[in-house]
Amino acid sequence: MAYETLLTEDAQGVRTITLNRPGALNAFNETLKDELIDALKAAARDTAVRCLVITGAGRAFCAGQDLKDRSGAGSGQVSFGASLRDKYNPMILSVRTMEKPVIAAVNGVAAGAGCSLALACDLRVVADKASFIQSFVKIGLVPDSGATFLLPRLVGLGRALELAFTGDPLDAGTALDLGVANSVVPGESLMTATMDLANRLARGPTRAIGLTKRAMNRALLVDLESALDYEADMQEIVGRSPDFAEGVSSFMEKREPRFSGQ
Ligand code: T3D
Repeated sequence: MAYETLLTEDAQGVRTITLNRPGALNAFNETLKDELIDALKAAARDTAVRCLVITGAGRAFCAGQDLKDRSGAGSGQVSFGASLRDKYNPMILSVRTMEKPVIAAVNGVAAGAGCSLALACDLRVVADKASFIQSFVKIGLVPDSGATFLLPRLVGLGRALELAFTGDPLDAGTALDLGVANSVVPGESLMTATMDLANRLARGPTRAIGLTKRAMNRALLVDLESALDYEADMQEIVGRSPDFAEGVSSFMEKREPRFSGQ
């Protein structure tokens, strides 16, 4: 199927999905969310696909929700609970429940729900200039799309809270030290290094790898679904707040936000 905002390519049992809105740092508009959900379902179904790679076109992996689609923010016009339940949560669950390995080739910044998407992948091969940002706090939101669940499990509660409270970028080297990155490579070698790993995994015993993922999910992620649901409740609350409206306005106007605490 031809997509408007995604590129897909198959080679030797590896499907590569490239988020393709480079002008907006691959931010999620409605089309990209819908197409990614569709592409993930297709990859999960297709037995010829034995490893999935997700990456971004241009200089970013993904900048999260397209904030240009959130003008009028804080007015309650958009239900963030519904947005998460209808789009982001199925996307994250699809990556986590797909019984084949999913690798994020993190080519650049992964922010907001884009960071969550990278965290939901099984493994992360990361370009040396890439970074992970829990940018939600910068616009007055709470981490979503699985971040409250996945990040503390990857880095521990203290570091997860620090990243979520500050919205400071986690650089590739520190991500490697914390176990967020499985490997860090020079940007120009990212796809070669990713494909070496993906080809190896695609030649592996897919059923055993899939069930390994299922067993580890069961051991560690047994309550991911409720966590996603709870995040949607929290986002519904702050999505109607003046501070979120201010956060989005300040982003659009390229200035620092002046949060009132409301
Ligand atoms: O809404 C719901 O349904 C609830 C769910 C929410 C999930 C979320 O993901 S909330 C979090 C949303 N994402 C963000 O808050 C991140 C916003 N972006 C940034 O903070 C920065 O752009 C980055 C740190 C990612 C990169 O910074 P930098 O300096 O490298 O690039 P830049 O100059 O800020 O951005 C380059 C262009 O991409 C720019 O466009 P322009 O001025 O050249 O026309 C910028 O507006 C655009 N862009 C970047 N991020 C987004 C975006 N456009 C729309 N939405 C974005 N998220």
